[in-house]
Amino acid sequence: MFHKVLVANRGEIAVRIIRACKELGIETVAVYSEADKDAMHTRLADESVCIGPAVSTHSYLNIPAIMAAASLTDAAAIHPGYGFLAENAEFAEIVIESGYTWIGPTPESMRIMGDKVKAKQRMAEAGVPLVYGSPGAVRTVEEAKAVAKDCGFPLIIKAASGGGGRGMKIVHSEPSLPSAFSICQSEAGTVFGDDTVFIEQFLEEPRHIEVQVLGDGHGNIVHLFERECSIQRNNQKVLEEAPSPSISQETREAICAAGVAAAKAVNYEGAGTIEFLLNPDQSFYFMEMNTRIQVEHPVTEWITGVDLIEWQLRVANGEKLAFTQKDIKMKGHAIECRINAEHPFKFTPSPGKIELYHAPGGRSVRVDSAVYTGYSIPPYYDSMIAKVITHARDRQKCIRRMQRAIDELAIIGITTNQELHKRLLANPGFQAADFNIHFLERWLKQMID
Ligand code: MV4
Repeated sequence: MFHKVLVANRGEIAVRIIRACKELGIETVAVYSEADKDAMHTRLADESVCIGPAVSTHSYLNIPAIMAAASLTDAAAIHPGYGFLAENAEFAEIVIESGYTWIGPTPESMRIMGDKVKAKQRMAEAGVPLVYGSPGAVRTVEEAKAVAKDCGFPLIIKAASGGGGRGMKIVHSEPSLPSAFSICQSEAGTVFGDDTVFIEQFLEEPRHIEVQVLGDGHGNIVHLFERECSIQRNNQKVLEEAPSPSISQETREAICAAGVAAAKAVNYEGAGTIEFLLNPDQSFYFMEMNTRIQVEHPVTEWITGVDLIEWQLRVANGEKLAFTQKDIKMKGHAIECRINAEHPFKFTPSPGKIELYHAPGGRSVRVDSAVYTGYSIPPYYDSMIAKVITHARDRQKCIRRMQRAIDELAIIGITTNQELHKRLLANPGFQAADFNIHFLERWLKQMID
């Protein structure tokens, strides 16, 4: 195993990775910005290197500074976490070419999946179900009109270099198509440096279901079942669970098999996630693949017993998976609530000093966080400050346990979305698992009236 890993991230995921390294006897290097001198990841790592000022473009996104830190500390491998440089194929290539191990998929897999048009073409070849739409890029308004004739309205225009809900435009009828197309295309050019767009039928009431996969670079790829991620707002997930309460066993087998087929089509190595949209009739379609560890990985860890960060490290080190698909069993139900430093209903950020932090505990409660009493949340980064994860034999017991855990959580000094979670967990529609990707926004809207 590597003697030393550099963690190119901050917050709870940096702490999660440092903890996994410690358990494997790997030394750790944290990199931190000037705003993160007192951050938990800076303190928990064996060594810490300041890589620049608070603004992330000058620190956590500063490739030369991160490479210098790796050289200075003689790290053997780099783990990117999520966000920041995690899905930057060029960074992965620099890491590898500089002689370090990249703890992630090959730059080649990252490039294909990072280009949504290329990804869809590869998925089509692999027999993964796709939403009806343009066979590839759409270059002109005339072409867009022809595609619209074929797939009808509403439709959605997406940037090939977008993803995670960025660079998309929904079009409800013919008259608004030309301007929507031109705007989407030019915005894609300015935001992503690539004006390639494509068109799909717009699914109106889907659920968001994603499949966790793990590949070892020796030809072994397994799935670790699915997560239900429909409870979101502005493309930001608020609560996730595993397994999905909304699919039949038959659909589960089909969607997980599609996830494995998708990963195999790019010879995937490491931990990855295939996002699908699920229609009310249980038909499902590939959306995109996230070539990184995700925020919500703990719910999968809990229902399968597999330590995903440990396996990211092991497969990056060249080890084979020690289990096959039939060894992976699903046990019970897990839910994750994302605790954000923001107003619970207005969603305005609330940085500042945490006067008191008390994490919940007790049976089957896990808290992944990087805050502590006396810590000041800097205003420069993501507002997520903790993840509360619970596990139980079934969904109802898991919800009850989460209600108990959220009640126990105490954060004083800043505003958090704790109250949103309390109301959500008590909502009959949530409890009955009667929801789709629009549930949270519709519920918030009618709460204001
Ligand atoms: C869609 C869609 C409806 N129809 N594509 C948003 C994130 C990105 N992964 C894909 N997204 C969507 N693609 C078609 N053809 C609706 C969304 C979408 C969405 C998907 C999952 C979770 C939240 C969402 C919020 C808005 C839009």
